[in-house]
Amino acid sequence: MTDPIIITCAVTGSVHTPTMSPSLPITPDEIAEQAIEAAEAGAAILHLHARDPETGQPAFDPTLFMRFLPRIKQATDAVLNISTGGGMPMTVEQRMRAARRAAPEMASCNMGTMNFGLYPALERRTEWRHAWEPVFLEASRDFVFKNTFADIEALHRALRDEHGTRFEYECYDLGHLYTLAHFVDRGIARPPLFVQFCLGVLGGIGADPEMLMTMKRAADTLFGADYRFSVLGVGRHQGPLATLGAALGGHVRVGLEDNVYLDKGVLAPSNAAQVRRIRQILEGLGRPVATPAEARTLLDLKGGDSVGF
Ligand code: KMH
Ligand code: ZN
Repeated sequence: MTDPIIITCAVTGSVHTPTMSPSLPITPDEIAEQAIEAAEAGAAILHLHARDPETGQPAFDPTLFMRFLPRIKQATDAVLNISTGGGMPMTVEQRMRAARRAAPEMASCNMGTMNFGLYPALERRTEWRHAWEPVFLEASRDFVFKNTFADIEALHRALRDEHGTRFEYECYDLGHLYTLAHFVDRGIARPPLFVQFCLGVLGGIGADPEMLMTMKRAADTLFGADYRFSVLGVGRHQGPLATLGAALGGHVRVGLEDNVYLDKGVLAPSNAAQVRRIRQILEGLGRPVATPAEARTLLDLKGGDSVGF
């Protein structure tokens, strides 16, 4: 309970579509600007995806990432975490490409194959800015988010073994924690583990406080002192679950990737606005917010000078 709290900000992701929020950053410039502002507001880790600058569709092209990574690195000391979850309908190989090129301090590692339902968003509106948006959301009804044992091994070989990258282990269910324990037993996943409890994805565990406690209890048993956890609640659950996670001794993740709102019915004007909000809450609880240097020490990261951009 004495560690400073790491705020991760997931800046754009691949879940929301441009119609859902005019503040969702799309172009490399927008992603860089919002990421820098989020770091200035207190985010020690920036979790990053890319999008096609014209259409806003999730994109995996490393050259797109290279249009914002150096700029964010120059302007901030934040830890840059590159998604390997990508977005529909990318292959696992495509999802790894940007991280392999950038050799980041941190990358995401999704701990199980699952359904990832985005299609309920279709019920909330009928007008879309781009024709691809409803097609994309509908496709999630029959999409498998593939993260097999072989995929997880390949990710560790390509990023940890080749580049010293560490992982944000994204766990959407109890079974994912047991899969992570299996990789620890085999010496593939190595402490200190940074485990992201992801609650509220349709296909994963629900965004209930009891489920967060259950995830924590299981992880305590499996990993003991070898892990740190962070909490990501989808949509309106983001703030309450992050606050509960912090009260339980965890770290927090906010950002427009997982929630486009700031308050009920009020869209967040930026990622930084969500970072400022959670920071106020944490400081109100008397919990200091981690600097990037403190996050690097807590998570044993290789350092911002050892990346490939
Ligand atoms: N939006 C999160 C629930 C990844 O980038 O690897 C999923 C995510 C996956 O962050
Ligand atoms: Zn992501």
